[in-house]
Amino acid sequence: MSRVTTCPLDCYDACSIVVDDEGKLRGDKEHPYTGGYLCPHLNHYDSHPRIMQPRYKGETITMDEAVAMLSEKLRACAPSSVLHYRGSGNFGLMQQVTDHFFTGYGATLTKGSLCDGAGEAGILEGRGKNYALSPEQIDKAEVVIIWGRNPHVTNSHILPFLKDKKIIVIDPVRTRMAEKADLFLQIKPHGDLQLAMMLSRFIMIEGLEDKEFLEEFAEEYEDFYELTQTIRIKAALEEIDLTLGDIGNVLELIRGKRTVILTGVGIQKYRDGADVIRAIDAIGVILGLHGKEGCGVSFLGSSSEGIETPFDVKAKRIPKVTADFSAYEMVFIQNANPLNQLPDTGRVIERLDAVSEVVYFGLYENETSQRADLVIPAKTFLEKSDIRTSYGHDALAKMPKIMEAVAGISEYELAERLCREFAIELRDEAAYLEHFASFGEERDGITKVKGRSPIPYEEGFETDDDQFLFLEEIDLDADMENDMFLITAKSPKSLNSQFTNESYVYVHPQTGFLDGQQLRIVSETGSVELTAKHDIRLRQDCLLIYSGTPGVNYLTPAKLSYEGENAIYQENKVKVEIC
Ligand SMILES: Nc1nc2c(c(=O)[nH]1)N[C@H]1C(S)=C(S)[C@@H](COP(=O)(O)OP(=O)(O)OC[C@H]3O[C@@H](n4cnc5c(=O)[nH]c(N)nc54)[C@H](O)[C@@H]3O)O[C@H]1N2
Ligand SMILES: Nc1nc2c(c(=O)[nH]1)N[C@H]1C(S)=C(S)[C@@H](COP(=O)(O)OP(=O)(O)OC[C@H]3O[C@@H](n4cnc5c(=O)[nH]c(N)nc54)[C@H](O)[C@@H]3O)O[C@H]1N2
Ligand code: SF4
Ligand SMILES: [Mo]
Repeated sequence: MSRVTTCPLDCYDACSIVVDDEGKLRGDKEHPYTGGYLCPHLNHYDSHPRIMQPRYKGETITMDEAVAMLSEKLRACAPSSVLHYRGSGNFGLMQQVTDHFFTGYGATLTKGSLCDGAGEAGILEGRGKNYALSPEQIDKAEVVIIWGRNPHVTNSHILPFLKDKKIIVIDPVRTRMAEKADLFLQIKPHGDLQLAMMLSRFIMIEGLEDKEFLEEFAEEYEDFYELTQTIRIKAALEEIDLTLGDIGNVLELIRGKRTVILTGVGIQKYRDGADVIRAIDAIGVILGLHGKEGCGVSFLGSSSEGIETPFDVKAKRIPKVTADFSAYEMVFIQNANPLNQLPDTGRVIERLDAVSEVVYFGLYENETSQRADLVIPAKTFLEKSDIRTSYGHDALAKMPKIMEAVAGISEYELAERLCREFAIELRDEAAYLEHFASFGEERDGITKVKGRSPIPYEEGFETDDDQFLFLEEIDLDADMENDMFLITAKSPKSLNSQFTNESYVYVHPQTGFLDGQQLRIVSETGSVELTAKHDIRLRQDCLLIYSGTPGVNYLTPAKLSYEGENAIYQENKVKVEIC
């Protein structure tokens, strides 16, 4: 008997998985997106040692002792001095059940994002809601522009849907997709806002705009055209290291074609990330791509769009990115590794050191588990029941329990025991799973979230008056000249900090740094020492340090994007010193 479940990881694809009789995980050939293969993370899922036993200050304890101790410590704290910090190592909706407990208890929760918050804010301002294009729609395109997204690494199940299309890649790194592309613009990092504005301007100069669409859904387009004229073309092209020919080549490829723009998180790891995405979105609007078959602009979609939470989550919240842990007596960290993934690691260490009880509830040992006082192991996704959505498509996918646990406690079990202890009402696990499942409907051979149109924005935008709202002003104050750019993108070997992390900084050989040399990378926030590795895919003015690399976030600032309360991992420029 084989059983079907879904990958729990924070990834566009949310692959369907068949577990065979030997317990081996395989891709689900029946699933329209998965195509019968998984990625290395899931192919080697059980080769990563997990935490087997709870412990307190280094001493192994039983799970009953751990839960009793947690209750006791929660009783001893003022609820307002407890912070519940939850990440996205497992993307299941039942992860939220602990938010319900902590809200009832009176703790502080977090808001904002380390991931796509800036871009999402930009999309919401323009369109009202943030829907992703489904693989079926992308499949119908003739031209796909891949702008700051790296599908071979982060979104490999989209690749079959990109076959036989003209591909344009805009990325400072020559990714695998860039190598195969019909056109590759190796843009200077953070040059995207200027490029997007120039593309919109030339689209209108060449008369390629969809006037009818604009009159109906984006009336203010003439004002926006004026805004695009504030960019000084020659200077801007020089600054972002592109030519007028590059712009002409893009226009030639998209002229009259069903075009999809796929954007990722790469372009919005800056203070003005919302504006960058909104400017790219405007290109789609001017070309009239929204609401049409095989056309559109797609960022990471709002994964919970159309799903109401059954949990009580109306708590006091502070932004994740700037969380001051030292203001709390207890910090309960679940499904996350803030000592690796939050910006400004030096600050995070200092603030977390001042907390008397750090609790870590997770699967793997990492920087955060090593610092924690109380460590509580979680069950894996195979050992508990859950359900998930995705930011890459509309599936609502079940994750039923497949096997008995060999260690750990599930989020529901832990919340249930705490709720009982503190007399907070909690329904049966099955009732919550059914609640989430009730937002699904059968479409295209799988369960998808109800109410999401196969062609997003077919009936117009979701703003108050159905109109797209263009950017009204732009601020070009990025430092494009001094020091080097830090690119911190996703690694093929890790899922953020889960699985295999390396300790390399990638540099172009012509920077003069030697392969294997120890380098100290310094930003205004901090520094990290890493081994140099040559990489001809990079521009000479860029360093690449993958997300999850221990120490990378010593370099990144604990500051919020202007909109969306997001981290800005690529805002700081860096200098290199030889150790
Ligand atoms: N293997 C693997 N897969 C993952 C993850 C992982 O860690 N590993 N993480 C998952 C998560 S949490 C997320 S959010 C997604 C994100 O997946 P993606 O959206 O693909 O994100 P990134 O890899 O951060 O960046 C994408 C691309 O943006 C480029 N880029 C960087 N700066 C700029 C810029 O200024 N302009 C332009 N045009 N491009 C730029 C990078 O070079 C990179 O090629 O991936 C998910 N999938
Ligand atoms: N420099 C840099 N930093 C980044 C990024 C970047 O691109 N560059 N990317 C950012 C992005 S996009 C994101 S999404 C964040 C991610 O940041 P986090 O959400 O902190 O993600 P991870 O580092 O992957 O940590 C996930 C942890 O979840 C635990 N876990 C896994 N499954 C379960 C489970 O079922 N239950 C419980 N209780 N725990 C579980 C594992 O132990 C793992 O250590 O990082 C951000 N940080
Ligand atoms: S591609 Fe993404 S969803 Fe699919 S198995 Fe790998 S991590 Fe999971
Ligand atoms: Mo993310």
